[in-house]
Amino acid sequence: MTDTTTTPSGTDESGTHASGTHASGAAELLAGFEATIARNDRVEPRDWMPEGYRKTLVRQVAQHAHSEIIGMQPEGNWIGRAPSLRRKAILLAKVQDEAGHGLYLYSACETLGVSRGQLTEMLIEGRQKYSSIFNYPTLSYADVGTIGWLVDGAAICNQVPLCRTSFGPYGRAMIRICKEESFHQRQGYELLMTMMQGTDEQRAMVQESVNRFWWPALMMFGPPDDESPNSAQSMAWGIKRNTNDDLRQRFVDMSVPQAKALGVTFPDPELRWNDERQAHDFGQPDWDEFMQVVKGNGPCNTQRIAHRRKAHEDGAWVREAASAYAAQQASVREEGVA
Ligand code: FAQ
Repeated sequence: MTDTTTTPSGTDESGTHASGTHASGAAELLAGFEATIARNDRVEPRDWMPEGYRKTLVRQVAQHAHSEIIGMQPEGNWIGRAPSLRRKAILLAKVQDEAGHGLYLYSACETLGVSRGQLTEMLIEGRQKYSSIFNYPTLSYADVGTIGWLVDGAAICNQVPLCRTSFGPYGRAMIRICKEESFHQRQGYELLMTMMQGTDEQRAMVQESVNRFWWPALMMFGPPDDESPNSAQSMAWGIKRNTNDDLRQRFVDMSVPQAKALGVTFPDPELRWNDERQAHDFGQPDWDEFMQVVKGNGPCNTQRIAHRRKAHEDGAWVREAASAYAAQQASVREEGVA
């Protein structure tokens, strides 16, 4: 889309919404935006965009970034207790990748006119969400494998279509993230396959872990379509490319043959192939539990946010030192120019 006259926040220079200036100009801007969406082109940060589009993106991209950063905690819990040097190196690299994903996503969000500092504040004050899945504990090393297989697997299912999302910086961040998530998923599957080829006790650990993570993994896709308040508008704007239920179905269909190859089962008595639909039928997660977790009442919500808050506070001196250094460098440059 070509550049127009507004700031990244969709407001004009006076700070009022562009639609409030000249009715015909506003209609033209909106028509330009809608034409970009209709052509499946990217909207870029300096393009005019409706305020609702910008707010929806800030909400989703921030939630996504927070999920990556909070998502470091359940696996990070096992770095000091990895069963071998090889597993420790792999896990360290994976958790570092997640920090990187968070940073790409915060950067994408900053192009919408909100700073990373503001986003972090909103997370630790409970004004923005992160994925429900990271409020469940990791109780055994098999959970590291299950998170890689099922949680990264669900993340890939959800995020591959987001590479085509209508907002340029988000889509471009997703391309690299998806490549790394694919690697994460494979390492999880390889870990579980190794355990399944081990002792009876190891096989039981894997099955127990899969039993605990299956339903929370299905919840990652969000509420059912008829209870998803944001889906219709997000699809119309090309922010989301598929509905929550479509992606959940895709994930179940993808996971069943993988479970079979691994030798584990999913804890769902209703799970079976439906020849007519050429897809699996499956049961519904406990949506009341989902709502409780999203509201902050899951098993680890308090712990996750307390940990994040402490890390943020402990890092204050680093941010102050970096800002002071940047200011000093800027004044040195200015003096050099003068
Ligand atoms: N958890 O109307 P919808 C990862 C909220 S990254 C918490 O359907 P929407 C990598 C939703 O925000 C995982 N809240 O909403 C990794 C909304 O509330 P709001 C993160 C949820 O946005 C792997 C309300 O419910 N991925 O795993 C959840 O259209 C391993 C109504 O819902 C993304 O963020 C939930 N599961 O669709 C890292 C992907 N579901 O905001 C470490 C991008 C829904 O109005 C280790 N996001 N809610 O107050 C999306 O695709 C969408 O935002 C959905 C939700 C599909 C998550």
